[in-house]
Amino acid sequence: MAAQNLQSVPAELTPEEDAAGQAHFDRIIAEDSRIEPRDWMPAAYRKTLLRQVSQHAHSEIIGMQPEANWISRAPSLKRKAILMAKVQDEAGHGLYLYSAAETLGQSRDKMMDDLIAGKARYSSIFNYPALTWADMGAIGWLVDGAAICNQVPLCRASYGPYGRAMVRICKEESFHQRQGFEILLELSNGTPEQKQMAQDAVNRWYAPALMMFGPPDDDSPNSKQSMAWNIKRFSNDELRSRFVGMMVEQVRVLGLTLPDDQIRFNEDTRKWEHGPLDWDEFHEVLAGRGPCNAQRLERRRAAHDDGAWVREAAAAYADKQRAKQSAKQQKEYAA
Ligand code: FAQ
Repeated sequence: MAAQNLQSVPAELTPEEDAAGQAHFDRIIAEDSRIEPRDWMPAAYRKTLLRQVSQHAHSEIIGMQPEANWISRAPSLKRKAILMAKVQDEAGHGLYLYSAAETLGQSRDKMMDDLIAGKARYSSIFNYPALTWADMGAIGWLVDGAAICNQVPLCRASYGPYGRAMVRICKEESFHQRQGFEILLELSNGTPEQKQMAQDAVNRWYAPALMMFGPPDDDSPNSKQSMAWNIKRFSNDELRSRFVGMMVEQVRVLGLTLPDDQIRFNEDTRKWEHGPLDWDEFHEVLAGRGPCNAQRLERRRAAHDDGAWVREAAAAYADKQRAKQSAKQQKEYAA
C-alpha cells in the first residue's frame, strides 16, 4: 500500500545529465537553499538522508513505549489525558518522518521490516526503562529537551521534506518538554519522598540524554559530510554542550541537581563542558545489548502483528477505490 506513494528514484541518466544535476545540486547547497524530492541528488546524499530520517522515524515510534507504559498508572485523569496526547504526538511525528523518508525512494513497509528485523537503528535513549512516575517528568524535560536542541537546527536541513516535517515536530516537542518540567517541578515541591523520586529520575536519565546527541565528534563518521551538505548544522559535541548549558539554568528552577560535578562554562572556548560519559555503555546499547532493547523490539513486533488486519483492510479499501476510479474513467472515455 505504502509503495504506491513512493516517489520513484530517477532512472539511469547520461553522464551529461548527471554532471548538470551535480552542478545544480552544488549550487543549491552553496546558496543554502532546498533540495526537493524530484531534484537530482548524489546517491550518497540520498542514502545518508534515508538513514537519518528513517532512524529518526523509528525513534519516535519506539519512543512511544516507555511513556505508553505509564498511561494507565498516571496519578490523575488530567495527567493521563496529557500523557496520552503526548504519546499520540510521537506517533504523528513518526508518520511525518516516514512520509519524508518515502520521498527518498524507500517504502514504509521496507523501513518497518528493517526495524522489526532488528536491522535498523533507533535512538539509544529508548532502551532505558521508565521505573517511576517521575520518569515521565525526566523524559519530557531531558529527553524531549535534548530532542529539541538537536532538532531545531534540523528545521533548516537542506532536504525540503525533512526540514518542513521538523518545524511542526519541534513545536510539539516544546509542549512535551514543558509538561515534563512541570511534572518534575510539582514533585520537587511535594513531599521529601516525591522530591527524592524526581531527583532519582533526573540522575538516571541525565547521561543517556547526553548520549542522544551521538558519539564525540572525533568518533562520528557521518558528521563532517552531513554538515557539508547542510543536513546537520552543528556537530554532536556542539549540540551536547549547548544542551548542558540550558539544563544547568533550568535545574536550578526545579530545585534539583544534575548528577555531574564537572559541569563548567569554559570562558576560553565559550562552551559548556561536562564530565565523562560512558561510551562503552552507548556502544553496548547500539549493539542491541541495552537494558530494554529486546523488550522494545518484541513489543514493536507484537504491535505490527496486531495491526495486520488494519493494513489489510486499508489495502482492500484502496483497491476498491482504484477499481471504482478506473471504471469511472473508462465510462467517461467511452462516452
Ligand atoms: N542512538 O556519525 P554519527 C526523540 C549512530 S527523537 C542510536 O554521529 P549522525 C523524540 C548513528 O546513527 C530522537 N544510534 O551519526 C521523542 C550512526 O550509525 P550508522 C531521535 C546513534 O547520523 C522524545 C553512528 O551512531 N532523534 O527523542 C545515536 O551524523 C520522547 C555514528 O554516529 C533523531 O534521530 C543514538 N543516540 O548523527 C520521542 C534526530 N547517535 O547509521 C519519544 C535526527 C549516533 O552510521 C519520546 N538524527 N548513532 O550505522 C540526528 O540528528 C543524527 O542522526 C544523530 C547522529 C545526531 C542522532
